[in-house]
Amino acid sequence: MKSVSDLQTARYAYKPKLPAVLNGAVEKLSLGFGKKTEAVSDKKELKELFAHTYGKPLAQVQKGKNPAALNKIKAGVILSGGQAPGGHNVICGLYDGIKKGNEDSVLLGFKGGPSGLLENDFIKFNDKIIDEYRNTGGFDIIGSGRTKIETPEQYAAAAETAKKNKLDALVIIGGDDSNTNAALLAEYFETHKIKTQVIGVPKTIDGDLKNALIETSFGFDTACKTYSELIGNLARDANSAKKYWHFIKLMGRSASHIALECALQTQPNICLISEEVEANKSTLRQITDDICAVIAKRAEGGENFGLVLIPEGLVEFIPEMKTLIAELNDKMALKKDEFEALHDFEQKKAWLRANLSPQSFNAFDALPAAIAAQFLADRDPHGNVQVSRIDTEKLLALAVEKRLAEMKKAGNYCGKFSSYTHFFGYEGRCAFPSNFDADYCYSLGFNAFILIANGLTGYLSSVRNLVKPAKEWTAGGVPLTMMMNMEQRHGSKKPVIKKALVELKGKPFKKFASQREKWAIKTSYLFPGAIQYFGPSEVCDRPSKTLMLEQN
Ligand code: FBP
Repeated sequence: MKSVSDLQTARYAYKPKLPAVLNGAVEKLSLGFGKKTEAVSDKKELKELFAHTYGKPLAQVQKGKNPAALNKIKAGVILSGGQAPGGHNVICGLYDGIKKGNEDSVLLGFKGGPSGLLENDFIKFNDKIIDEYRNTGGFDIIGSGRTKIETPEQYAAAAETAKKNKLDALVIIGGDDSNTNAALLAEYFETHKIKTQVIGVPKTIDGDLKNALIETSFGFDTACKTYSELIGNLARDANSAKKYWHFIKLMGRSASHIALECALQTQPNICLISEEVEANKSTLRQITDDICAVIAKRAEGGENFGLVLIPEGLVEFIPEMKTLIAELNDKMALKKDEFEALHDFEQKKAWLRANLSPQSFNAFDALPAAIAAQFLADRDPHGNVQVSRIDTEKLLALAVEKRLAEMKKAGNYCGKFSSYTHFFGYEGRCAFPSNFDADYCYSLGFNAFILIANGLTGYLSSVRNLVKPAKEWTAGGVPLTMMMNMEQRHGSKKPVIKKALVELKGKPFKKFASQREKWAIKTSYLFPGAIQYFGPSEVCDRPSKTLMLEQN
């Protein structure tokens, strides 16, 4: 083997593990089908909206003849939404599958997310390009974007690109919103008799695109391992100097899967779980008081340091903040022109006083001005507030500091409190995919080709049995409409893929809840260290704790 001097070069040569069921001649891989499926809720509306693609059956890859896999095809691929480690390997697996079927088949990569499709802006992949990106992090092979395909003009532009390039298939690699795009496009193409099949691939570090048939979204494993390494490092620093409390916000737009997984990996003093905050209807004041109680208790033992993990989406789950954000989203969408004409913060505040309910305005007014302004920042193209831009970690550290001062004044012992705030998000989204993500993504991409070769449209590529060695993984397709419901977006009801939030009755949360009181007071940190790519399988190929607890 050629000697290699760095990880980047060494990773190009890594051969992702493919499940046994996807190995062998592609013309000998067919699909078996289960029963017709139903949407998670709002069945009637969804059936009407997806007249051609609603209710398709589950598909499972199995041995059987499929000579169509050898046909020459032309497919396109899009990376959509936030980066997640392994996206390049999905494209590599798809490319290798397509080429295995027919050396003359072509794969186009639409640049910059869905907008590349609308603008017919693409590159044609070849071996040289693909080989430079094998097993690497990032989405830079073609770039990503968050354009939502929603207007009639956008659908017409997508159809035009599909027809112009004679695309047999389009693979959309994305999260819940991007796969909602995939479902809508599949339906549109079927309605307009456009031959392009649409297949989605479950991506998002947030881990919230999952269900009984999608065990995890790719990128979650690597991102959590990266953040856990950093949290472990901070824990050791805190335990060495014994003088700082670290408030660490962790990415994950809505769900707290990342925070929970990192807590299981590192055993911090406190980890807030948004879904629990919502279930308990905990106010900002109650959350602050709970943190202060732990700080004061640890101070009694001379431990004036600690770690608090905060899920990125927390503010949307605190009841008074949730109502505030919902009102803001609606009002800012419905009175867009009026709101955009306002220039300074004071003008905006006056407008909010007139447009929000009194309790929401009060919640807004009680926030530090710099943080309140972040609540008014531009929404993403799907109408969501960009929670990664709200400094929740600072909000909590400030609130805790203020409250501790009040407690001291009232004669309580609280020790010394000095804090640092951190936000771990972008640091983990483009890391070199762990072996798990490298293997999983390659398999998802390869499997997407098998679904295409078997004529499917409106399906999500699904690889399962993931806690077992890769050769035992199974593969198939899950109908996109099966994961949908109707939700309020931009001021009206829209079909969307339902996000999977942390289940308070689920095994990962229960495991955390059974330990957290001990971790709060007694320093119990774990130090997972950096992701290992070469070495014993039990160290290098281990999936996330969440997956192991959920699937075992
Ligand atoms: P996806 O759902 O598209 O995978 O993106 C998730 C995410 O990484 C969130 O965790 C975060 O809130 C958001 O993207 C940040 O978005 P942006 O990259 O546009 O700043």
